[in-house]
Amino acid sequence: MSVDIPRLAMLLDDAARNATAVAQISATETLTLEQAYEIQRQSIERRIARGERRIGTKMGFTSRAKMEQMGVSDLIWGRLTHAMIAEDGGTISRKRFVHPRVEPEVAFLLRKPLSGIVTAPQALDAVEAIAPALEIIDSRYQNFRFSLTDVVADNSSSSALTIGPWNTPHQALDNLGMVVTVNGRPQTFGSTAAIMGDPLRSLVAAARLVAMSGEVLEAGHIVMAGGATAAFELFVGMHVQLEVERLGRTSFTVAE
Ligand code: OOG
Ligand code: MG
Repeated sequence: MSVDIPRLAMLLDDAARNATAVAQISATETLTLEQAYEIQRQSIERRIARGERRIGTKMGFTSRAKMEQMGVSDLIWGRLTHAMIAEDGGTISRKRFVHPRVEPEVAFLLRKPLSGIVTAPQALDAVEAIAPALEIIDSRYQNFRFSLTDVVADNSSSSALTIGPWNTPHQALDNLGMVVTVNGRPQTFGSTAAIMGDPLRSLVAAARLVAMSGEVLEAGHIVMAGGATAAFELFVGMHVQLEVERLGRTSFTVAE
C-alpha cells in the first residue's frame, strides 16, 4: 500500500495546531526515512502557507543523554519557523502543547550559508554568534513515544524555543557548563561537551544532513545544536532558566 504523504503531513500539522496527540504512524504504516522527511517538509509548508516564516533548523539526538532517554540513536533534524520563537524571559501558555518538555541547548546564528560536507573550521567561520537556548519539545504522538521515522515526520518534536544573548564566537565552545534551574532550584547540570563533544560538530552534521534533502543552512538562520541533557516535563507555574558558562542566560515561565 502506498503512503499518503499529504494526508500524514496534514494529520501532524493539525495535531500540532490543536495540541492533540495522534497514534504513531509506525503502528499502521511503514515509512522510509526519506518519506518521513517529506511528510515533515509538507507539514511545514502548511505553516508557511498560513504565514509562518522559516528561520532555521534544529538538530536532535546529538547527545547520549537524549538518545538514551528516547531510545533513538540516529541524528535527526527539523525545521524552525518564527512562530516557534518565544520571548526570552517571557510567559508561555501550557495550552499550546500536548505534553511539553524542555532541554538545554545552544543556538548558532549563521552569517554565511553552509551545506554538504564542511570542516569544523569552515562551520565556525560561518557562525555570526552563539547563544544559550532552551528548546520546548512536544511530541504529537501519544505518550511521547515514537520510532525514528515517526519523530522525523513530526518535525523532530520541535515546538518552541527561547534564545538568550548572542555572543561572538571568540572562545572555545566545547566545554561550557550548563545549569538549568526551576523556580530557582537546580534541576539539571550539563556541559556543551555532551553535544557531540563540541556543539560545532552538530553544526557540521546539520550542514551534511540538510544537504541530503537538497537544503542549505542559510545566512541569517538559526541552528539549534540539540539537548545536552535529558528533557524534563513542564508544568504550569514553572520558571525555567538556563545559564551557560560565559554565554549568559535564557528563561521563560509556563502559564495556564
Ligand atoms: C526528539 C527531538 C530531539 C534533541 O535536542 O535531541 C531533540 C524528542 O526528543 O522528542 O530535540
Ligand atoms: Mg532539542
